[in-house]
Amino acid sequence: MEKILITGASGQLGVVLTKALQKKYGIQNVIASDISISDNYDGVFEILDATNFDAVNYCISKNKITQVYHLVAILSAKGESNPLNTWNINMNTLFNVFESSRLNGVKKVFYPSSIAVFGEDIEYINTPQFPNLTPLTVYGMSKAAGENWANYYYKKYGLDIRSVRYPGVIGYQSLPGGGTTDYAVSIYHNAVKNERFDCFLEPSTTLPMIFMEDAIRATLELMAAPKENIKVRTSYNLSGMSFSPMQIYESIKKINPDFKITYTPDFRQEIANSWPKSIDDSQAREDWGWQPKYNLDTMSAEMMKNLKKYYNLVSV
Ligand code: AKB
Repeated sequence: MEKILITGASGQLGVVLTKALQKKYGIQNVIASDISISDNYDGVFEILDATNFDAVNYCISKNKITQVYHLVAILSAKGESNPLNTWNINMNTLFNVFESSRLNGVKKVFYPSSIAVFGEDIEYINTPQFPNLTPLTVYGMSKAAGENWANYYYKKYGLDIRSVRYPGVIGYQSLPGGGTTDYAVSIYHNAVKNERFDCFLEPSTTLPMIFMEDAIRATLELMAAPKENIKVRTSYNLSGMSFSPMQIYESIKKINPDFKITYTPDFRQEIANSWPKSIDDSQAREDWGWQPKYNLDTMSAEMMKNLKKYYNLVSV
């Protein structure tokens, strides 16, 4: 019987991953944790400050946890306002989770990395699995270091840590906070309300993105894959789709022809310029059969449909 702990469960991915894990393992076997609980939470929730080693260790040992999904992190844009604090939070929570997982015999750990690990000296198109990692942000540096710690814990202690480098994740179920790819979620909220959207990136800034359903499925498939198939112990490149603000705008206009966009690039432009435009994820496809299902237009249709329901804008 599996007992699951999710740290950072109230975040954009955490909210949706928690539900998917509850469905897979049973609501009583999934403990969602964070420093605060979201309203109307359904399931087992513990207030847990993952920067506190004793609290993490106690939670894992008391609940006989077998799998941890460690989602706590300060993201790329927000992280730049206080670099040392971002490093401390991202790294300390990682050490607390890896170390208490090792001490308590946890079977598997999921550690999300990001396209933010890539930096200015990469091939921007089809960025390969193993280029030099020279990230521009503290978030990216912490993820690149975390990938190496994941590999270290696997090689040294046999802790089965698995990881993907998420592109920007886009979903209707929750809001992102503090990322450079966040515009691609906010734009749909404005579009369904028919409010003009002011984009903080330039129209032609192409970035790798993934629809939430694909991101969750990738996570579950990676974690379910036989151990011997997992050849990359740092983190797998993962691709969903790639598009620019101009292209997402055109895709939304097919559904809402009146929608308007303006562009006011800010400090996030420089971060976006250092990231890949597209990702070579052939290793993930080979090792554990990864295949994305959504493209830009099918994602736009789902986003608009579900956000209309959310805002009660469905015409009858
Ligand atoms: C961010 O924009 O910081 C995140 C990410 C790509 O990891 N969404």
